[in-house]
Amino acid sequence: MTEYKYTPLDQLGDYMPRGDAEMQTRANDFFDDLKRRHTIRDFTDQPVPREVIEKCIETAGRAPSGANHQPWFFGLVGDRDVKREIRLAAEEEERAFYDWRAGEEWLDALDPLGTGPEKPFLETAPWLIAVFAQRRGGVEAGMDKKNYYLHESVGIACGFLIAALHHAGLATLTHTPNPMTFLSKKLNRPATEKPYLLVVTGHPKKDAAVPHHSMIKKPLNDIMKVY
Ligand code: IYR
Repeated sequence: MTEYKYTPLDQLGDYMPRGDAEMQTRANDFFDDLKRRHTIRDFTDQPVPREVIEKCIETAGRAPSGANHQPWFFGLVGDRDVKREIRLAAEEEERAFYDWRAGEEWLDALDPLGTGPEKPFLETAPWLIAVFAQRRGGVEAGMDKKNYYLHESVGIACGFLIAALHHAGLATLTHTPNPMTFLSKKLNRPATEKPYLLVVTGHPKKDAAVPHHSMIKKPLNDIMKVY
């Protein structure tokens, strides 16, 4: 029989009770902070201390996950040569994507963003974070059990990561080269891991710009309904 072990939340001291007014202020403040996050595609090569990124990845690792298996792996790439290899491999895939793979409807959807197959940011930005979803694992490293709700879990972790990087003062780009299988090869990841997302982070160039298309945000009434 499993012995269920719990620690009272009170004893952990992790839950901070707050009054309604304070909750509202904090909710507003967090909104105001996150609404200043924009996906940008022009980065400077200004170095960012590795420790800052590591702390943000540690934050991502606090996301909830299926059976608490934490089915994620973050390949943190700062090495010039590896960044260059990733750029070249990504651009090769992207050329095929923009030339024929995407199809008309997809290209139309991307048109207002002005994106194309050139990805200089993969070399310029100080850090690339290659996120992988592990199909097998467990609550501790080295385990080999089936993982559950991978996409949900890793998606939530990426949300934590992006919010943490923004909160730290960094710009981010969620980049999804299509397909991303080359990342597994370049970073030597096992076949049980699926490349999930490439998060590019660093400081934005002075003349970095945000497409108007990306600033259209659905008002609350269009994204929720009270039942
Ligand atoms: N992976 C391509 C295309 C792309 C697709 C979507 I959906 C975007 O929101 C943005 C880009 C690229 O990175 O250019």
